[in-house]
Amino acid sequence: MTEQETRSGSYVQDSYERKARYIETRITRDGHDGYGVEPGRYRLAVSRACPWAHRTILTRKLLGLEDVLSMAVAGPVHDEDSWTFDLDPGGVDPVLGIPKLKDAYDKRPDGYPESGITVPAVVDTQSGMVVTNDFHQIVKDLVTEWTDHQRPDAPDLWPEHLRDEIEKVSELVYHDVNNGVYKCGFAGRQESYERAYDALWARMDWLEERLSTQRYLVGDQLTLADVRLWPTLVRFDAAYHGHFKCNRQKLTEMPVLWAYARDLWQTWDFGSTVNFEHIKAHYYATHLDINPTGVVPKGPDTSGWDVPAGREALS
Ligand SMILES: N[C@@H](CCC(=O)N[C@@H](CS)C(=O)NCC(=O)O)C(=O)O
Repeated sequence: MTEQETRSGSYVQDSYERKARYIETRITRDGHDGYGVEPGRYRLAVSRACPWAHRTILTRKLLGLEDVLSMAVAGPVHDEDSWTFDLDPGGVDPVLGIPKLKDAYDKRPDGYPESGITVPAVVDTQSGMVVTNDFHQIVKDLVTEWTDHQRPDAPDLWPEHLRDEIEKVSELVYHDVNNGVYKCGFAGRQESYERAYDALWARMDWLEERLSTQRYLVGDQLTLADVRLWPTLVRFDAAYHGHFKCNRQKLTEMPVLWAYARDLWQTWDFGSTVNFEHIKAHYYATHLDINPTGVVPKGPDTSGWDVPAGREALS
């Protein structure tokens, strides 16, 4: 296996294809995969730079699961061995006692998928082993399996009557926007880049239109569809506009999407989960294949996130 093949797909290819393969073991109320829901037993390993991890951070926070599911935060920049706990004293995660997330992946007796060491990953503190890194399923299980430990007024992020629509919208957003920005950024040919760019902006226009008459992406409440979209929007101007060449407009130049993104930042306190320095450092200093100098931009000015969004009337 070459070094490139061990990475999760974040490298230049003619036409970028994400290695979306996961460890699919689930943590459930009945523990049918061998892992029951248990306060204090698991540790969610994340990077504040990573949009896929961000979705689990937001879900955990919205549901009030911080005290039952602890979090290990990796530093934003790493080498081919992937995420390290270099922000922690001594460079070791204080609960797992390991310097690299790779150590928890390597504990798996049957190995792990070729997509490699990725965040988010849920680690069993008893065995020190990664249980799952399937972010699609992790957020759904936090909603449906961890109900006994959620805060009493937790929003229902995956309501039964909206699930079909949430899936449909999330799928479109995944291909064209969440992963679409990566397809632009890592395209190794002009045509592939332009195809991804056109699909991205067609979907951004669709979202702008859709959100002009409704406050949230699906129904009239915050759902996993919003949790799916938002981490990409918050990274847009800081990383994707420049680093990934998604530069038709900035998020701040899309009036509806910009107001929507600020609304969630403020109303649901999504802002407290964001670290722009980690985001910029990770993208610009880790993807040296598309930014060989590793120089990290000083901008953009992010003060606008705190300006009132004024979307309450749409709810
Ligand atoms: N692998 C998942 C998403 C998780 C993912 O790609 N995470 C990235 C960070 S944003 C990662 O951990 N990459 C490995 C690395 O940077 O070494 C997928 O393809 O859908």
